[in-house]
Amino acid sequence: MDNDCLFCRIVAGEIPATVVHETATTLAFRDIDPKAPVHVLVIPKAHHRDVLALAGDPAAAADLLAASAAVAQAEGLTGDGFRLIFNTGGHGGQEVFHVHAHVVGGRALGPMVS
Ligand code: IU
Repeated sequence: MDNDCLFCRIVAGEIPATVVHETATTLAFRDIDPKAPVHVLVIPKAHHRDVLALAGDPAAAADLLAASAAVAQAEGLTGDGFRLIFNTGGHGGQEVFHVHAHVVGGRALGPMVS
């Protein structure tokens, strides 16, 4: 755990979040500023800075992907579709440096890049 990391502190229960899914290695909670009717963040409980770091831990990456799929299923997104996003680094718009997948859906999302 990184005590300076917001998402590590959510995993530790020090900061509240609306948790929608949890496994031994992952946690999923609603984004505090949702961009669509469904906007859930899925994180590994272990701290990895970004998806590049996560790629060095294939088991954790697989767990995160499976959890993201489970969230999409549970949120009713698999019929109409949804978006799975890893913002990465400055140009990618990453603001929180604990890797997280955005599961976004519930409306037509339009062009991918803005
Ligand atoms: P990004 O990919 O790092 O840009 O996304 C960070 C997300 O974390 C962003 O959508 C925020 O609304 C969200 N978030 C949150 O859910 N809870 C918080 O306490 C904070 C940010 I700070």
